[in-house]
Amino acid sequence: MLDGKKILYSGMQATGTLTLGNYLGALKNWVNMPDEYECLYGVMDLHSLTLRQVPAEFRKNARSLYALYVAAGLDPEKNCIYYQSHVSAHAELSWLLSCFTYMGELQRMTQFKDKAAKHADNINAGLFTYPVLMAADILLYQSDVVPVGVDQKQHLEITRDIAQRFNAIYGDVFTIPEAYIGKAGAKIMSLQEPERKMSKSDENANATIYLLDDKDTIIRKFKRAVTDSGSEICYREDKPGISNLIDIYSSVTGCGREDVEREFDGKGYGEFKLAVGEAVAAELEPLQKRYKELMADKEYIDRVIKMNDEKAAYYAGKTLRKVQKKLGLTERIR
Ligand code: ATP
Ligand code: LTN
Repeated sequence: MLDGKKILYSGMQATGTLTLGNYLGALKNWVNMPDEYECLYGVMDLHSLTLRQVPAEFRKNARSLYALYVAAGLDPEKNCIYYQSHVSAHAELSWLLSCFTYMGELQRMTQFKDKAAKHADNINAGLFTYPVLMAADILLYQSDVVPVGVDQKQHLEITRDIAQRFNAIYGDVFTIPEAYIGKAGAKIMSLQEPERKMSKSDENANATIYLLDDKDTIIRKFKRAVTDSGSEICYREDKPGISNLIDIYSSVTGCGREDVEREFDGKGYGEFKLAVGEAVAAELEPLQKRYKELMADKEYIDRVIKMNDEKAAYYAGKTLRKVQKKLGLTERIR
């Protein structure tokens, strides 16, 4: 609780350009969360280092992510939007929590297994302890709710386990967070391989809609989207391609799946794909416009970054000191 309000916490890695999956699975839900929460959103740049980054590009991506949060509708004067690496308590708590996390637990994480398989040449210890840093992010702010896509559910579970384990020994130090997974858009699939999630690191650009793609590109990608045999627009497990498009359309327009099926009853795939493309392009247009304005306004972005870094460091410092004290680390002499 902060000023009597529940705390909401989330973030994304500052790697690459955001996709429609990130937007519908996470960002859009953040913007639409009710006012009853005190919200913090991190640009998770420390997590990005689990993959090798090109420094200049990385710096640009992190800034771009910050601007996208704001362009999507998160007001940085009302929400604490900050850089993870600017608050050293994240790395410090992460170490402390790693002493309360078991190797076996981390070995079970599917994201670790997936990424290790994908990057066999760089299976670094950071990739393995990634969930511990994520637990530190969440627990530092005594977060109540964490809105994420369904792929992050397992990381929320380990966060809860670590927090409960710590609390069982030292008393009520951490709030136990709940995952919040939106109904529509929880898992947007690739446009080319609809059995796999849409991912910013996909090598095939046609599989992914990037938030900064222009209208023509968006429509072209949807036209080329892989669909299933048959011609009916209906949501079915054996029709992953068309089901994904229904999910996207439903998530953008706010209509339920059945309404979408009804709207396109008797119409062909071609017509439906075009409608999905147009709806997505229309949804992203204001965000793209605002993004351009923000990226040009260096002073404003710098000011809000500084203000929010300080705010985040203040809250995080409080929890970190409490944890250090509970553990019996010697207090500094002031
Ligand atoms: P990568 O593909 O490089 O692993 P990512 O696209 O999964 O990265 P993250 O920064 O790991 O991006 O995730 C940011 C947020 O977006 C998380 O809440 C995650 O659950 C959500 N998300 C990512 N991809 C999708 C998707 N295809 N559908 C729904 N939500 C998604
Ligand atoms: N692992 C998350 C990004 C992330 C995060 C967090 C999300 C890092 N720390 C804390 C919520 C809360 C992902 O989306 N891949």
